Amino acid sequence: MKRVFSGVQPTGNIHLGNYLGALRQFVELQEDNQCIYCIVDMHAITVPQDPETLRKHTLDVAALYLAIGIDPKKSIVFVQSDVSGHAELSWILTCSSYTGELSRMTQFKDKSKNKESAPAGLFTYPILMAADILLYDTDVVPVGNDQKQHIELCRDIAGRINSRFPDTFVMPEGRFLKAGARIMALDDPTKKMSKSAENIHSRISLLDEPSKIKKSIMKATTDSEGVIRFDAENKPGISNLLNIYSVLSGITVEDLEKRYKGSGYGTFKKDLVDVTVEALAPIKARYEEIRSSQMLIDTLKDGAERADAIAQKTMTRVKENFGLGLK
Ligand code: AQP
Repeated sequence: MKRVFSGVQPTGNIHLGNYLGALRQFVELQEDNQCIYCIVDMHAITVPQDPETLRKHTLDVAALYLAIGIDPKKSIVFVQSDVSGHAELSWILTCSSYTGELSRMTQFKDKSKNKESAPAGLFTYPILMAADILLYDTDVVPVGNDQKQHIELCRDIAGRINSRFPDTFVMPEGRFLKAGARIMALDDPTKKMSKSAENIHSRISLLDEPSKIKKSIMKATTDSEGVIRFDAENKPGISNLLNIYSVLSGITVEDLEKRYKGSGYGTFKKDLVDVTVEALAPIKARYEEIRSSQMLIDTLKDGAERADAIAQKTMTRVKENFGLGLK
């Protein structure tokens, strides 16, 4: 069995990008692998968070994990800050990382753009992500393709440490989906869909009401050509909507192009609203039930204990190799 690890930041409600790019894989992978899924609240504080809202979002994301089909009997589900090994290993990895490689990370460049100064945590974010992955001897990391660069950095750091201290870390591989690996913002299809973007109509959250889904899709930016055709470079808006439609419905983009030949964007968008509302309705119903249950808290407590037991074994090995602490 391979070990799978991934996480989501509790920075707002999970949107279609998170779901289609990453979380969809979480469910299918738990059938044949040992999966560990985390709510990465320590990543969330790389930008200022209101404490009460952060705690609420942490439970919201955990409930959504279970609502989309992650089964706590098969997978470990827990909150990152409940396992101290993440912070501990992160420091050790920081000492084997370079400012040059961190400053090449596009996510850091995007998030610090136009700011006079950025929190150091935003700069070292990919190191904490590497610690999350390496702490569990992870083989496979299912993520959206915006995380490719961070996975590469994680592999570089692990390789560097392994060449000094052999077999310290398992070398992880990213797992990226072909369709849906990068869902773009509805209002600006040149940017990725994001939880923290200001315009709520730039994204569809898994818990959005049908009326909000309708408004966001009908407002989505397209082009003036009026032809439903996939061309990500020249027609990013309609291509993004085709992509979303295809993944949610299981109909290929080619078949959708044929089906909507001669139709206008309005007809296509109305159908996409129906497909989206239908796909999200069962998730929303399960979420409401789980979010208010004691089972959610019990699952996270149990998950943290199980995760911590694995993390402690790794930390013992790492500290021994680095000569840290008493023998
Ligand atoms: N637009 C996207 N398309 C496909 N996959 C995506 N992911 C994020 N956005 C898209 C994938 O979702 C997983 C969880 O992401 P995250 O919450 O850890 O952080 P993020 O990538 O920074 O996501 P957001 O929504 O943009 O959050 P904020 O706005 O808080 O920064 C990851 O696997 C990611 O690849």
